[in-house]
Amino acid sequence: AVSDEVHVVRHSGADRGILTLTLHRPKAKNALSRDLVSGFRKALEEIRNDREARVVILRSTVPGVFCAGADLKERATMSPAEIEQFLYSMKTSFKELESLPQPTIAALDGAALGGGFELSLCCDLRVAGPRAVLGLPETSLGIIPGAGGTLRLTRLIGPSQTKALVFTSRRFGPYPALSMGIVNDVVESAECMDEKSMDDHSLGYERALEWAREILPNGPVAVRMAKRSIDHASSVDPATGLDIEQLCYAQVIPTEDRLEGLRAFKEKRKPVYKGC
Ligand code: CO8
Repeated sequence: AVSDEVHVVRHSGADRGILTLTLHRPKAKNALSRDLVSGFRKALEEIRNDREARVVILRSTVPGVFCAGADLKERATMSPAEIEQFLYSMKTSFKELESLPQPTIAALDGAALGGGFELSLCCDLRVAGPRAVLGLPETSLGIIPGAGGTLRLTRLIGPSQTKALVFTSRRFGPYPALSMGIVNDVVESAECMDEKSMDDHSLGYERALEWAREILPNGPVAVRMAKRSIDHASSVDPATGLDIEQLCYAQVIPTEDRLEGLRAFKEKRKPVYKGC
């Protein structure tokens, strides 16, 4: 446990290399308080420096909610200077999540609203369970999305769709999110009814684990470099983007894993990558 509210779970056995970062602040629906953000940043630092970590899942263990966004109650007690300092820390934590070298997957099994939705936009992939409810309600609160939402959502789904969601403050479920391209995958409630171990509150997480297991066997350095290259793709001009791709490509050339990939292909077996 990094703190009472933030845990890092390192999976073992066949799932070794998968890390689950868990938010657990039930009394305020994972609202982003100073303590929660501080624990979250510690966890991210731990994960960034973990050479064994290949795929990271961000989830909530509070039923019905991923994250309710900024802690509106705590904020009411803070001075303007404290708010400014806290918002800086929160936005920095979002950038730290976004810039993790490993691929990240947000498991959305409940409400992801305001800052909570913006938090999920800092992950590479999003998987929604049947109870996911997304939205940017900021304009209904007299503010605007200020933790990257106007930029990251626009990059993901374009300005027109983003404006529709922000101007209306509308809440929406997993299927509209899928059709807009906000989530990569949706789990239906009935799909796993026969599996006793699963409930509606963790179906998104179970599916996120499946995604992680699909990424896990691939070359860890290759996956990291692909992430780095793709992350630059939408923010630089095409010529620079292609140069960055070449630089990232150059990083995989000297790896032992590249040779292992070639050997495994020749020997018609699955490669075993070491991450170097
Ligand atoms: N902050 C503080 N406490 C909260 C928050 C929150 N965001 N959300 C819920 N809680 C508290 C409730 O007040 C309640 O406390 P209490 O039991 O003491 O009354 C407890 O959590 C349980 O809440 P509910 O009874 O409402 O639980 P439900 O399961 O019925 O509903 C929801 C859960 C859907 C999450 C609902 O609580 C809700 O809609 N919450 C508000 C969500 C919201 O509007 N979030 C947007 C906040 S604005 C924002 O995030 C902007 C960030 C911008 C960053 C700017 C950087 C510059």
